[in-house]
Amino acid sequence: MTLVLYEAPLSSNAQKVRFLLAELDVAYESREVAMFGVGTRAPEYLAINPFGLLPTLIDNDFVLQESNTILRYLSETKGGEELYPRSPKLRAGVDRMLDVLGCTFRPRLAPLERRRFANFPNGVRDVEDERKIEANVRLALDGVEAILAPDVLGGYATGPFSIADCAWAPTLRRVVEMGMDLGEFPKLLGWAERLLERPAWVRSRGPELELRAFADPH
Ligand SMILES: N[C@@H](CCC(=O)N[C@@H](CS)C(=O)NCC(=O)O)C(=O)O
Repeated sequence: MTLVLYEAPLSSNAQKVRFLLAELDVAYESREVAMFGVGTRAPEYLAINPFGLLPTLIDNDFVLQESNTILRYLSETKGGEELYPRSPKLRAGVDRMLDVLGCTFRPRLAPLERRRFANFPNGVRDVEDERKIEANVRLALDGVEAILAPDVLGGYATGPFSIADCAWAPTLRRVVEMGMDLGEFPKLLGWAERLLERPAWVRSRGPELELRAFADPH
């Protein structure tokens, strides 16, 4: 086995890589690393991921961190070239969706995830006002709705299925699991439904997070 993925079943950043590997039908060895253990990583793991984060990919002797970088690398090297188009404008569209996810959407969603999902440590303590946090997420969803390709172009983030869809699937799944009303985001809703039904996603996605038993302890 030449391809190894250090990951965890619940890690959204690992899930996106598993999704792409399943789409490309590429065999790999999965090595599980504990979630929420970033301060306690073994020196052997820090040697391949100095940030102590997941996932890490090893392709023969090539070591790569950062999930979106891993998606780009895999698409270029394992037969997924059409999932990361070469034409500058099409590629920019895919990169934009990757950046919106990592730089804008994930930071806004994170406090709500800590709040809603029992799997996240210190969920309640560091969150003050759930309505404010949800409103902030909804603002970001407005933005995503505005830049999503119209359905007629292919039904995915930028039209045809791409690595941007692999990246977004784990996050969209969490948004759906949280039970947020997505009625005012029709493009996003259609996209999420289509994406989360893809056989490669269903095969590779791993377990769901667990919702906390309470809605608002304040
Ligand atoms: N920018 C990094 C973020 C990686 C990241 O934050 N991974 C999470 C899991 S999804 C993690 O390792 N958290 C720390 C931990 O579980 O201890 C990437 O995209 O790979």
